[in-house]
Amino acid sequence: MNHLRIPGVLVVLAASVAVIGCGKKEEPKTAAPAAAPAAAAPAAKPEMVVKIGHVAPLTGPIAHLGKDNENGARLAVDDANAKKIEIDGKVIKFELLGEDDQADPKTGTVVAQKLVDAKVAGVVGHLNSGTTIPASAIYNQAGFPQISPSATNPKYTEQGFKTAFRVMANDIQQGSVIGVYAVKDMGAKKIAIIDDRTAYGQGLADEVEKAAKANGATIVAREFTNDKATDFKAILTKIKAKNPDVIFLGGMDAVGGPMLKQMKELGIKAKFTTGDGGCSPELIKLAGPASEGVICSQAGLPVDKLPNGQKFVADFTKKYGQIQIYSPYSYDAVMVLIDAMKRANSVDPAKYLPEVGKTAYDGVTGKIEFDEKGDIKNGAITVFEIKDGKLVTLKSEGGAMAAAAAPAPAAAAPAAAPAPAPTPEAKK
Ligand code: ABU
Repeated sequence: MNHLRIPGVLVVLAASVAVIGCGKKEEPKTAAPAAAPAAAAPAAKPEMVVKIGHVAPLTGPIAHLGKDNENGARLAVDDANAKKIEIDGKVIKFELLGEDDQADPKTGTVVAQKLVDAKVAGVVGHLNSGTTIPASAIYNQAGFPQISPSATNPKYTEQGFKTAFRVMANDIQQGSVIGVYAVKDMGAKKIAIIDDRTAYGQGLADEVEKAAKANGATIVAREFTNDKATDFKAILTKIKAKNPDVIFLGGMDAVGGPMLKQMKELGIKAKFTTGDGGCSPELIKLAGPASEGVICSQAGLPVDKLPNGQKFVADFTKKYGQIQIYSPYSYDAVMVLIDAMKRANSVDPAKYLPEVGKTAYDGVTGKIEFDEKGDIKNGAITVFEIKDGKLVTLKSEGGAMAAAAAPAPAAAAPAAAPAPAPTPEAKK
């Protein structure tokens, strides 16, 4: 078997039909007319290897989330390969190149360049906004698409890069929903805010602060920590003295888990709320009973309630165990890249990149279409409460399928008067 390298791809030339550089087909040579019956067998199509990069922290405090993301992407690659997808006359074998950026912005740029050098056709990642944003300039320079399944800081898609996409709602939407929820639904008048000084944590905390103030709440404390910290007693003690109704954390589950335990140890009675980075089964595992009653949000719809989501949940959990947060989004991000390649009939980034922007894909996370910046159109936010050690959906706002994903009205409620599911119009 011969191998031919072209940017982003590796073509494996099958013995029966070879595709040569100029695109002409070289017919197989037959030994003699007598061999005709064997020669009538359908010619095998040439195979082409297409590399897709994936980046997330695979080590450090949120390695569990990075592995979740990578497993979602890997499942998508496996599912796509099982379909033996043909593009431009070749059977495509997708290969996932997984990199660990340790949630560190500098490492993020180093591994981004590594993927450029490896001639990937596109990248799914990074997980963190703080790594996604600096890496996006490198991918933009290389001219291939990047789809983040989890970075929610709005700046990522505000840089004017034609290569930057995200398959979930951003923190302007998320911050607004949480801020309003804290005031209107949780009844908070006094709110304390902590962030982890990452692009995500600080950015989301700023949006929550804006929305909470706009709805009449007072921010009684604004403290910060970092994304590697595990001892929060000093800032929690300061916050306790301000007697807030609600504490909001802009940070990940690895920070939220021990913070909740320490709140309990210090006798803090305030309700705790956080965004998507802390809205995970891992938070429940880390905090134990101290996680009961936590209100958190995710930047999408509850996947297990969506038509395509249920198969994903079954397949993923069978292969990799419990879903953390973003694996359905990394699955969809890979599928969006492949869908664009199919529509362009090309795996060449220069040819298929424009098709990514025209995506209209029914994914496991819902309908995926992008606006002119590369943000998902009609992004949804879902609010959860941790009850009996589980994330229970309270409500979803926005999203083409929010109504379908909304929790069923309680059995005891009058049949004629179920609460209407929130619609995109209802979103503040
Ligand atoms: N979206 C929360 C976690 C990832 C990030 O944006 O940093």
